[in-house]
Amino acid sequence: MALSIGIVGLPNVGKSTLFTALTKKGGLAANYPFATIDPNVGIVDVPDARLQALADIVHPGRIVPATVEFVDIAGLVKGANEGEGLGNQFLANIRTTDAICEVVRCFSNPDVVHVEGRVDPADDADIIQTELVLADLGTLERAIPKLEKEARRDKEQASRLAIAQRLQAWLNDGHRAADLDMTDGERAAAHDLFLLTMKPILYVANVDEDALGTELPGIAGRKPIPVCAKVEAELAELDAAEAAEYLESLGLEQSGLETLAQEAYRLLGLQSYFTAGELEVKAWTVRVGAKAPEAAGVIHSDFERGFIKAEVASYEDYVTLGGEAGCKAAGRLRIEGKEYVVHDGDIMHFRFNV
Ligand SMILES: Nc1nc2c(ncn2[C@@H]2O[C@H](COP(=O)(O)OP(=O)(O)OP(=O)(O)O)[C@@H](O)[C@H]2O)c(=O)[nH]1
Ligand SMILES: [Mg+2]
Repeated sequence: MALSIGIVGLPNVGKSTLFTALTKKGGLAANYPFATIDPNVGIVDVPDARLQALADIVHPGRIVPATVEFVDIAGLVKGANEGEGLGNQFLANIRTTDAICEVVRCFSNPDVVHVEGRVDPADDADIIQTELVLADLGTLERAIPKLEKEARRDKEQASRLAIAQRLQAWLNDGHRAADLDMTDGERAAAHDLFLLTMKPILYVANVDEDALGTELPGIAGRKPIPVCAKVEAELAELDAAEAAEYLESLGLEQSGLETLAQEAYRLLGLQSYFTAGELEVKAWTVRVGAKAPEAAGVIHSDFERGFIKAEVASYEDYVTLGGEAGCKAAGRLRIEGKEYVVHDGDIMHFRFNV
């Protein structure tokens, strides 16, 4: 299951431009089964230079990167929660995403109309936060009567009702649900409510080309990721060599989209491990802190259920020692058990029995 991210923002801030660039760039991802069913959902490869380095050693039939799903919705405007504009009806499309990416306009081009008639990223972020909070209050208003009914029948539901009510008061003060002080149990109950402001949020500042690489002021206490959607759209049209040249001419090491994918991983506490064989070199997504059986379960639940052990090499060893044989010869191919905590970049091979 690909990690999914919903894109929100005011109208005309560059969401669709960014989305189109993202999905064009994901060349390999085009053969993902659901990529074209919904034009507003795009599956994008998570760029990772380590995959190619591994492929240079293993010469696999194919390279399979991890993927992220992006969902583009129409712009939200003030009053969206009351049905103003188009955006509100699309909010449901991002209710089940893992995170939210908010695009804020920083580019100046006066030909592109700003709904509020001025470029002010912090104020734009306030407007969106208000709309998301109001949408969540609507969700709670519908959920609470049901929870009340259930709580009368079932004592266990009482704690779920209590957290919903606490959240309602907190959101009424204009806060994001995720910022409420909650126990782990309460947090889990809150997740079941699918509140938009419960999701981790990333800010993308859509800046002018010449502002790329400059320090940006924080938005709602977070550091925005600077991206120029226009440049990304151009980059998406180029082949790899041309794109690298263009990036260099802009004084950049990687595209904004690559930074975005990496930041999303970091925000969500995710990392990659690899499997490398003749058939394919593949990146798998797993939580930071996950142990070997959980990592195995990402491939197949049987791998987790019947986990015996894992053969593991670090990425650095694998590349410097020239692959599995080299690691083995140097005594750097480890046999790890159930308690092994997976590291980012580990090359893993699982032994299991079901
Ligand atoms: N100068 C400049 N123009 C941009 C940039 N990004 C987007 N635009 C322009 O802004 C306009 C709106 O871009 P969209 O990507 O359609 O914006 P959106 O956020 O999807 O808008 P809605 O779907 O209406 O909410 C288009 O004319 C884009 O060409 C940018 O980085 N720089
Ligand atoms: Mg759009």
